[in-house]
Amino acid sequence: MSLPADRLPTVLVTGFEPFNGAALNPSAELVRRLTELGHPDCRIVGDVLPVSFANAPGLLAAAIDAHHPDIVVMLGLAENRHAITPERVALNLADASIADNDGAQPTDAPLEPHGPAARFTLLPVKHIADAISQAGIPAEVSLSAGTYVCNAVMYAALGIAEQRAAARAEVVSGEDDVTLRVGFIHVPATPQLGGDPRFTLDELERGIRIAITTIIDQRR
Ligand code: PCA
Repeated sequence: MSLPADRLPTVLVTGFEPFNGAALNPSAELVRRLTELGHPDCRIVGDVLPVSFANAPGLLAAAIDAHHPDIVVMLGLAENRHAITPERVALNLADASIADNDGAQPTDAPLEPHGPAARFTLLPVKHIADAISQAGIPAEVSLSAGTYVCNAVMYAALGIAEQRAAARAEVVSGEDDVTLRVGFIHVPATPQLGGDPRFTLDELERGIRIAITTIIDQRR
């Protein structure tokens, strides 16, 4: 089912505040650029989340409630990667090698004691990685969003999408496509953070714009 032709999809793009003593987080810069400049294929709304196991999942849920997005693309920094990496899986596990910005450092803990072991992305990650690669920017599907705050937020957001899908199954749906498409993309460190000189903010922005176009094209 597709959206009515007169309505552009709403895409919620989220990033994170800096963490681990860094001066900036490129994911937050990307949210700022995308919300300021917009995207021709959609209405973009943005939010920057705290690097907090306790608060980030709830704030993400509040942003979904506030903006009624059709698509949620969460962004975060994965410093040691050398590609833009759409995530396939979020694990029901918090295991932090560094404290979050509240000083919390959970180890070996489930995110949701009664939740499933893992939740799978609702975004076309292979298509996204292929489209970004074809534009000359390194990209590959990642099999794990890690066990830190990004994974926790991805797991929570996919839980919300699951609940919506279950609720929808009990309601006769109208013309609108009420499916919430949710996923997470990690970006590598930019040159300012000592990363690969190819990964300027301009290039990461170009890659994330391609990702958004790919997701929208998939649902037409
Ligand atoms: N990256 C961290 C948390 C915030 C961010 O940008 C992560 O990969 O979990």
